[in-house]
Amino acid sequence: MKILVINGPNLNLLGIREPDIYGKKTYSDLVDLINETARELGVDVEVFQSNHEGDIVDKIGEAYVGTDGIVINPAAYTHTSIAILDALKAVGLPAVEVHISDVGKREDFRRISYVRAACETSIVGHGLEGYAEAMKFLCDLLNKKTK
Ligand code: CA2
Repeated sequence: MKILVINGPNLNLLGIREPDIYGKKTYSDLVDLINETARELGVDVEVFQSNHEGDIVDKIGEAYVGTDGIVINPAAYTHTSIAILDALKAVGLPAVEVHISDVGKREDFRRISYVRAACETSIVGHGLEGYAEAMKFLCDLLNKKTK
């Protein structure tokens, strides 16, 4: 089983500012957590980060072959990108939306999520641990489907 984890713009800068919102851990800590979770779950994982909407759309399209599920934190594109929504719908893979912060309790514009409509569930405000939860959720879902 292979899971693709996609991170959107500026998540590569985690840990350098706004620790009250995003915590003190860095992007490298996040990648370590994702790899460790994949090891525990016994699944393959690929971690991808881009600051460019089109690159994220391309990556989702490429996942159509050889990937079983997607964990995605589109960052600011969450609130703007119909292109990412359409890409997720196009490949039709089970996807889980993750946000480190509780986007429902911040500025009004962060309450809007275009990608949510193409996701099985959304995990928000659980910090970096939300990625591990999302990966476990996907594994359970995919295991149920293959039974
Ligand atoms: O809470 C989340 O995970 C977000 O997706 C993070 C995005 C934000 O635009 C979304 O509304 C919610 C921001 C990602 C990175 O932002 C940084 C800000 C300061 C320092 C480092 C990264």
